[in-house]
Amino acid sequence: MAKSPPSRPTAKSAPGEQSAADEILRRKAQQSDDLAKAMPWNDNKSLEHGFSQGTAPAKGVTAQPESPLPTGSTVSEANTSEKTADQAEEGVNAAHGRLDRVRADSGGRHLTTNQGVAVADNQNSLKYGLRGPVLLEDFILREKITHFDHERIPERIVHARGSGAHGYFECYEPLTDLTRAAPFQAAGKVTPVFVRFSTVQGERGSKDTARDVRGFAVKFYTDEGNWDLVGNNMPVFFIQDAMKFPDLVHAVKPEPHHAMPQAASAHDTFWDFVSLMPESTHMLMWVMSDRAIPRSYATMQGFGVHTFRFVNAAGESVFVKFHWSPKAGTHSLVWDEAVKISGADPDYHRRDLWERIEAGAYPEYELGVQVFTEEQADQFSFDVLDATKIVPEELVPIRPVGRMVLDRNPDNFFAETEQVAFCAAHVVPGIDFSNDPLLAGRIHSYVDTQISRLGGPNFHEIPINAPIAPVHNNQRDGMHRQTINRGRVSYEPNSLGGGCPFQAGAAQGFVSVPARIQAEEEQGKVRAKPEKFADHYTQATLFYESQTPVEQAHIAAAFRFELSKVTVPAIRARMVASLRNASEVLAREVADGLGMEEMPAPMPRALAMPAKPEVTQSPALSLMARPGDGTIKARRIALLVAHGVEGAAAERLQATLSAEGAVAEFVAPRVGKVRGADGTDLEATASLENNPGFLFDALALLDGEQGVATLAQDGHTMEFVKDCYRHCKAILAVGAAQTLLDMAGVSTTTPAGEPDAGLVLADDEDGTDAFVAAIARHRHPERETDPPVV
Ligand code: HDE
Repeated sequence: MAKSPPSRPTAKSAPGEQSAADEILRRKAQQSDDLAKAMPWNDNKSLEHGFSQGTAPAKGVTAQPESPLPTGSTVSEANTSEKTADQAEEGVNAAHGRLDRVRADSGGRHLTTNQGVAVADNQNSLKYGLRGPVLLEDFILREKITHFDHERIPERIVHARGSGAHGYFECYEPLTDLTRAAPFQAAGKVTPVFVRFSTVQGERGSKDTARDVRGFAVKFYTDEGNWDLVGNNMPVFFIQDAMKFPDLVHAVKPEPHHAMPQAASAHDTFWDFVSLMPESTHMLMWVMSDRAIPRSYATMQGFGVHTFRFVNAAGESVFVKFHWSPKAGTHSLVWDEAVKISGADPDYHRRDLWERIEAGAYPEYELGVQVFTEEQADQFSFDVLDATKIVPEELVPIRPVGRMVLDRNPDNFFAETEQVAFCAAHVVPGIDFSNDPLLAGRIHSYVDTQISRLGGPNFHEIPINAPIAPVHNNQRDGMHRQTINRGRVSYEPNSLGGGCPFQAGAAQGFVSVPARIQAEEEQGKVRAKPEKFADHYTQATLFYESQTPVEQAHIAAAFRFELSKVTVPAIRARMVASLRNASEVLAREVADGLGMEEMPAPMPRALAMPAKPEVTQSPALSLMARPGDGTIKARRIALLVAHGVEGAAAERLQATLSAEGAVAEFVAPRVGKVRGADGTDLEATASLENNPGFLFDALALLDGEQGVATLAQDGHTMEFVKDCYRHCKAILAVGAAQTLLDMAGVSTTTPAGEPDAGLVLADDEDGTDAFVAAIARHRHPERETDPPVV
């Protein structure tokens, strides 16, 4: 009987028999020896010494193997299966690169276990008899439950609450004179990015609208490796040295004995700490300003905070500060609104980001750089290594260099937004660090934290973290390793791998700027700060003085609110004493707000005679300086309706607002159909109950006697109108609907007796244009009083 040929190669048939396999082994040995001979010595060894070599390392030496044989792990790699597939292609590491290789779609597929075994029944555990005990043998149940038991990973120690999106960065013009960093090499060059916005102090499930700093972390997947610009929405920080970071975070997080309050700095330990750390005063001004309660991630700025370096191909370097500016303008909430939103929609910012992108209203930001030399920096009245200082725009203008568009939501929150690992140490050739001591601590901290958060040293292989640029090194093993490295070489120098992977050398590789510290007396190990770091108040004053009166009033109110929650009077007094050094006016207002009869003496300053500042006003520091593109795109507008509304007019208003890019929704006492007086059916997608007024950017009250009468009987309507009015939003009231304003006690003039530009009263549809213009102004703070009259 004829035997069918084996489908797979078999082992040698008899001992001693010369087989094809022996021949391959012989060739592998021969070629390995030839490869080793090609490197009789380490040609680069002599280049490892001396300062000038250190700044221009040579490229590694390599030799080309005669065939893939000598560098392979095994000669059996030609025996392929559906699982193993072929040998690694030369120079390929498939664990990096595009995400589609790991995206999963179950369309048309049956359920399987994690081993790929089809699951016949996903409803019942395996039991001994219908009413009998469940069997330990049920590997399907146990696999499912075990995986579920381990679904959570530790949350981030800070910035636990966040939301992310994919997008791209596009360069305006080549910056080759300044930097060799890949994203800036050509006009129109596009680099993919993943961005994560976050709050700092709250836990993963905490509310979005807490008064807090927002993280603004951008991962650029450049073709020369990943560059992470891990910034915030404020350009300064609380502390100057990484040594104080754990103290700051312990002070602001929920107090350890009872774990309260959640996502709030308004408590004793935070104010105890910062009032003893006067360098935080500048940052406190930002955090007490409306910057800490942004309307949307799409309407806040971002900053790299630290001074970095740009380095060009010739190795020349300049200092650089990074600024992101939202195209939609900088817009914030007001405090009363933020508090209410946190109850009605804790996911307010997450939802907004998601919906903008789903609707095609892509958040867009312009990247600007402030570039200055080391010599210029030496002349500044402040130290550029101090993260509690800005470089005023009046001193060094911001140069726009590109734009970032966020145009794709993640497929899976956990796999992408939760597992993304940003790291201040991730820089690419062309970007380098300054000696900012806060930055130095960050360069260490981020890799370290991912090791426990993401379960080991291979977190860079998680698809969202893997660079697009190829990864080849001799790092091996560790928890959850994905890469299957071909060959036996995992060291350098080597000759058995043809010298590969070889060191890139200065032409391609990352070379640190050999920044020299000139002053002899400053050299030597020391635990101290430069003297200019001791000026704790000049820029706090600059910030406060650069705000509009409304913004100043909000800062005072925020200090009042936060300190009123402090239970220890001495801490309140200490903070007011410190504020006196920044602004007597502000300190007085806060003290009054806290019922302090006597002002405490100003806190003694660490530096009696700070250097004279270059500027005492910087209008760019006001939120009002960036009104945006003047459109009403992505604004949420409530059109309040009830049965008997003038339906056709309501529909026309909705169409006009939608055409302007706004999201105009019919809000009624109940969701569903609303019958207009003229027979038009409207579809209410929101109700007074599930979408209160503070969730909208503007309000339209529509004509129709019967509709207005119905709304007037619903207590929610009054709250709706009052909130929109109190939060200074544009309000349109047409015809009969104007009675709703009267009922809510809304005045048609501002407290100063001027007409209220945010209040559009119309008899018919003529008010639409004025309403659109009023929405474009975002807020109408002229009507604001403290306390509110409505
Ligand atoms: Fe962070 N910071 N940080 N930080 N930080 C983290 O890293 C740290 C600082 C910032 O969306 C952690 O992956 C130290 C300044 C953002 O995933 C941790 C110091 C700025 C994010 C960490 C600072 C930031 C983080 C927690 C003082 C603005 C969220 C989880 C030396 C420039 C990134 C993690 C994301 C996250 C350490 C100060 C921004 C623990 C030690 C200043 C936006 O590594």
